[in-house]
Formats: sequence, structure tokens, C-alpha cells
Amino acid sequence: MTTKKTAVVLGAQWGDEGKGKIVDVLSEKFNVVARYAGGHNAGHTVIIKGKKFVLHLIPCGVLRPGCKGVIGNGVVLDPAAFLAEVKMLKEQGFPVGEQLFVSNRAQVILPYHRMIELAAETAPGRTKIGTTRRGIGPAYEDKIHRNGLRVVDLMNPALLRTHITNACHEKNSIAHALFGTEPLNPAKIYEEYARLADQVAPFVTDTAVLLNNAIADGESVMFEGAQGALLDIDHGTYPFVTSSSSTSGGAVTGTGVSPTAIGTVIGVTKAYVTRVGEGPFPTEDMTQYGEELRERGQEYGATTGRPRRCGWLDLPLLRYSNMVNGTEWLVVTKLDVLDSMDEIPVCTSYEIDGEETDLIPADVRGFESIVPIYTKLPGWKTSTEGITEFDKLPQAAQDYLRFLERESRAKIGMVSTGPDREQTITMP
Ligand code: 2SA
Ligand code: MG
Repeated sequence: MTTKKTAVVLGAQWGDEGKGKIVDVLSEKFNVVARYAGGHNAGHTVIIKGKKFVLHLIPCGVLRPGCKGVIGNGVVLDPAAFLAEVKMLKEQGFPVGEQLFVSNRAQVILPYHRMIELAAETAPGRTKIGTTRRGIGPAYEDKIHRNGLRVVDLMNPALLRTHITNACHEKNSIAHALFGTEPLNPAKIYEEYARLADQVAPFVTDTAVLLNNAIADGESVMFEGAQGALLDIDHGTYPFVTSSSSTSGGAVTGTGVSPTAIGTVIGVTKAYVTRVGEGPFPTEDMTQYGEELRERGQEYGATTGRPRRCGWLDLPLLRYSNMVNGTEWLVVTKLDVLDSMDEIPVCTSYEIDGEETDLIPADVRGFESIVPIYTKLPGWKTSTEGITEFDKLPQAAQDYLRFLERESRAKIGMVSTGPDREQTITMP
């Protein structure tokens, strides 16, 4: 799986597939790990020797001594959230200062982005997305509207002041007119962000140059996805998506490396499915079995603590995700969560308007008419927790994985049987 010098590691579903752990395990083989999309809406959990680290913005690679971390231009950076994470890592003894780099072209999240998002999410009559309320969407909106503030601009006090003054004028009037929101004070914001800028400055560089030089020098680079393919702004279940390109294409535009520089794509999928926030979820299980998955899998948001919706593996969606990402390898996580099930339903195709199909509807109404067609696979009813060899898994668990592999048309390279680094099967 890691014979290539560069790899994109991303979520194949709606996020929370356990990317944090997998990036951490694989980072042993990489010199650089780069985030390319999203912001501190992500929650990547890594457990090292029983100790839990949750990273939201900084790539998990920095937890490996000597591994460089890059926050690419495709990321939206909340300077306060970034510095809080740096502080947490330093307190834990990680030398982030020397090995962490922030793109001068990344966009900055400002307080009015959160204000607008909060107002929009709670306004009557608006489609509620169930966002993380971190200001992600409005920050990307400004980027695409060519109205954003980039990290390089954050470093320029005169420009920063003008930008904040003008933006507050505009955002305050919009938020007040539409949502009756109290205005923000531009002078206060300027003071705070000028101070934050000084602290962010030492990390800032042209990360596209850094990454391309690293690749040219024969270093290995991992591109760490955030959220998941089905939350991609173009390919996900729009409008119930995040505002960035979370699929493998985003690794290119979000860092400034060429598509030909990407060696392989590794998709991380749970052995079942979860989703947090609103939006379609054909295989969602609202019965006690869904509840059981949530409790056994501890399915609560790593950023917001929200309970995640739970359901069964959806092969049409996984195949779609593999197609859009060009996934060569799959990593299957949380297999052990299924240990207690008598039988495990897996959705193999859909019925839409009486017709069996494998096609993913583009619109939300199309999703509402999906009737999932399930195959029930036998459970194994014994613990797989911590197993490190495929042959040691109960036969039914091996069969489940082989079925998943055949039906999803990607090779399984690794299986996770618990949260710790060591609880991992590398496929023979
Ligand atoms: P946003 O805040 O604009 O990105 O929200 C838009 C949609 O994207 C979903 N989203 C996520 N889904 C799963 N995990 C995410 N990260 C955290 C985690 C989430 C948490 O790892 O648990 O703690 O709640 C994440 N980030 C964004 C979001 O639910 C919306 O559906
Ligand atoms: Mg997560």
C-alpha cells in the first residue's frame, strides 16, 4: 500500500472513518504529511500508548518525530484554533515549531464567518445543514467570491485593518438585515488578529514550493484528507456537504502539486457507516441496532460531541466514492464494533421507482426514493479487538472483508481492530 512515494489518504464515506489513526500508522513511512482541505471542523483522533490526541487542523503526521506537517492552500485557517493546537502539542512534548508549515495562500477564518454561519443555520426557512459552526462555509464563500483574506494578507497590518473594516461593514449589515444579529466591532477584531498574526508568522511559507521540492528530492509525502468523499462540495450529497474538495482531486488544487505527482489513493471506510449533521443516508438504522453501533463504536463527534447517525455499509456509495477518488486501496476500520451482531446487513444495490440500480442520484429528492437492497452476512459473535493478523480473524469476519473487497472493487490493504496504533492488520 505504501510502496509509492506519495499517497492521498482520505475518508471514503461521510467522514469519521478513523482517518486520524490510519494517517498516524502510515505516517511512519512518510517524511511529510499535508492537509489539503477543510479546517478545524475536522476531528482526527489518534491514540498513542493509551493517550488520546484529537487534532482538528494540524496534520496527524506531526505526532511522529521527524515527520513534517503542512497546512496547504486549500485549507481555511482559524488562527486562534491553530495556535491553541500548537500550544497543546508543545505541552505534550511534540516539537511542532520546527516541523510545521502553513501555506501563505491558505484562507483565514474570521469571526464574522462564524457569525454568518450561526445566523444562517438557525434562521427560520433556511435549509439547516447541521454544520460544525466553525465558519468553514462562509470562509470558503469569501474565497470563491474573491473576497477572502489569505494568510499572506494576515501578515500585512495595513491590509488587515482595511480588510476587516470593510468586511465588518458588509457582514454586519447583511447579518443584521437578514437575521437581526448584533454587529461585530472591527477595531477589536483587528487588534486580536494582528496579535494572532505575529504568532502564526513563523510557520508561514510557500508550501507548494516546499512540497514540490520535497517530492523532487525523493521525499515521501502523504496528503491527509479531511471529512469524506460524500461531503465533497461537488461529488457529495449536495447541499448537505462541507464547502471544500474533500475528494482526491482536492489534494492537487489544495496543495499545489501536479496530478501526476500522486502515486496512490487510499480510501478509509468503516465496516459500517456513520454520518453527522443533516442529509440523506439510505442505510441509516434508526432501531436498537443503530443505537448499538453508536454505543459500541462511541460514535460522537470529535469536534462538536454530536451523536453520529449510524447504519450499514452502502456498497453503491462506496463504489461511487472509489470511482471519484480513483481509490486503489481500502482501509477498513472499526471491524470490532460489529463483533456482537448476529448478522450484518450490507446494501448491495438500490431500488429506485421499482428499478434496481447502482447509480447515485444527484439530488436529495432522488435519495429519498431509495430503497436499499440488502444482503445479510453472518456475524462472528466473538471478539476481534486487537487482532493483528488476517488469518487470526474468525472465518465470518474474513468472509465479510473479502465480500466488501470484491463488491467495492478496491483492494483492502489494512484493517483496524481497535483505536490503538498496534491494533492493526496489514494485509498479507
Ligand atoms: P461544515 O462545518 O460546514 O464543514 O459542515 C458541513 C457538513 O459537513 C459535516 N462535517 C463533518 N462530518 C463528520 N466529521 C466531521 N468532523 C468532526 C468529527 C465533526 C464533529 O470528526 O467528528 O465533531 O461534529 C465533520 N466536519 C464537517 C457536517 O456535519 C455537516 O454535515
Ligand atoms: Mg472525524
